[in-house]
Amino acid sequence: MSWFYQQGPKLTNPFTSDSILRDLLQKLLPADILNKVEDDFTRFGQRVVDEIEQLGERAEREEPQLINFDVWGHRVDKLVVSTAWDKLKDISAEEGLVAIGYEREYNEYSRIVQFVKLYLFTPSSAIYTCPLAMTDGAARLLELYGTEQLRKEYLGRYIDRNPSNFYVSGQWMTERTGGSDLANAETIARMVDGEWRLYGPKWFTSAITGDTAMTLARIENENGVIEGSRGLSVFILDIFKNGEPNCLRLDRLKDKLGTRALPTAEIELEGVPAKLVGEVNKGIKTIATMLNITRLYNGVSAVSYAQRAVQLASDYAKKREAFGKRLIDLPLHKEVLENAQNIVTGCLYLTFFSVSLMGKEECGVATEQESLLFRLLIPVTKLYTAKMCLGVVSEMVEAVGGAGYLEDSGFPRLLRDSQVFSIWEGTTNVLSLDVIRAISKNNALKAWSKYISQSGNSKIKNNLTLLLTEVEKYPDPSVIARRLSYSIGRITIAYLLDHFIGDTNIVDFWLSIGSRDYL
Ligand code: MFK
Repeated sequence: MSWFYQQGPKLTNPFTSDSILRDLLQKLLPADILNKVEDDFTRFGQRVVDEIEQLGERAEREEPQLINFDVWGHRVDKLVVSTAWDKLKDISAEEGLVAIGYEREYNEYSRIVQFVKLYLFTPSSAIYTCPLAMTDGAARLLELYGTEQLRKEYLGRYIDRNPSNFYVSGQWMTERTGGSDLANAETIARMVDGEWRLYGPKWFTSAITGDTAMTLARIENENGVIEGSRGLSVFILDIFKNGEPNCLRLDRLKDKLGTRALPTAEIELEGVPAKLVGEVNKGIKTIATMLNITRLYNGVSAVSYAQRAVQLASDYAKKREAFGKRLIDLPLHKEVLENAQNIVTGCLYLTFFSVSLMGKEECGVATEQESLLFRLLIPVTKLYTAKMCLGVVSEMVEAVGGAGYLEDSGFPRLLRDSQVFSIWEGTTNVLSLDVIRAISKNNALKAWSKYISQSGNSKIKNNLTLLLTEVEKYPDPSVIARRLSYSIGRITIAYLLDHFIGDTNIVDFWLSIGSRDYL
């Protein structure tokens, strides 16, 4: 007798099988550039299926370990990571996952090309994208604020395609005193024999296997230190020297809900040599450059996870039968999948529109309006994609039923990891307050409303008017920061979909999910 066995969902080339992504690229990239990069996207998409997916799975299985003491009781603080994790670093270099953004071969379109590869890579990469995000941010920081010496020493390494030369950077800000409010950070920078040395605790150091880190510290002089966030400066340091922790102690690895292949540590700096980056006491403003880049990485990662979940759940729905039909032919199931795909599509357009603005800004071709839009849409993209995509991934777990709840289906990891996107790099509330910062300091709402008001769609215009009327009621808009940010995200998406796709169904879908603005 032969019993029934279900066929599971199958990962297919995430570039060639994603018609929404390919359609978006036709809108955002000039034809000659798209022609040049398409083959590479197809090849890389296949590499994701044939190699990267297995490496990511192995890195997740072989979790990082920290060995603090050797058999004789000596403190060794030795990190052991999977060889798959190391290989993901090599692949990141070879594929130019950071480099493409800095080689600028495609001028202002280079960031789009780079972020497409990150989008294809992320859900299979055991979130190696996190170290890449911080490395990219560090590269930009040095490009803007580094001395010639610092650029020579480090910048080339961050964007090197040769795996043996490629450096990865961390971004250490969070201390026991807080990760959102950095004003009480305790780390001290002391001048010792003509060089800066850093002392103090760092509570969440992601990618501790990196080569360097950008960190915040409070400069100490004969009068002591300046308290508050205006007393912090940015420093760069080497994490290891001759293979050993460089004047720092690795106390513990974090036992996280998700992103478990990514080693995140609690450490103490014990006089690690460091170099100042940017102006003294302008640390928050300086490191904001890095944050703005990592926040867009967060956006593209959130969307890529949601897209992966939708792709797998949709494939499953074509293979699984219930009540005499394939799941895809059951109206309610079909509607859930279509709604999920609509959400991913909208978030994809929002993210890549922001990425296109980043490319223009960095190449000096953004108009004043585009610069203001970019400033506003960074936090909006980060907070909105994180929230919407987490909902999608959760829904896709349900769409696969009991099997989606089982570890070896891969869905639980997608869900666990997705929870981080609304937390790291600033929570939804902190990002909403950054939206208010952009509005009150940079007048970005005016630039944004002017942009949206170009729409020929009367429903989008009505939504814009309602939002502006609502904002006027509040002398201090920070009290409505969260729903204002959600509304900006939703209306921007409706505008982009109307402008680029022109399909009223998906535009109406986005305009009709307004109730989520109040979650
Ligand atoms: C796959 C993706 C991977 C992602 C990588 C994950 C790695 C995770 C490791 C981590 O590091 S997690 C830590 C996450 N922590 C944060 O993201 C910090 C969240 N908190 C904030 O963002 C707060 O808003 C902030 C610390 C900035 C508040 O500090 P302040 O000093 O109270 O802010 P203030 O006084 O408003 O701003 C100081 C200056 O910076 C101002 O400039 P001015 O000096 O000219 O007035 C601000 O305009 C400027 N600024 C702040 N945020 C900015 C910014 N400028 C541009 N863009 C921004 N976003």
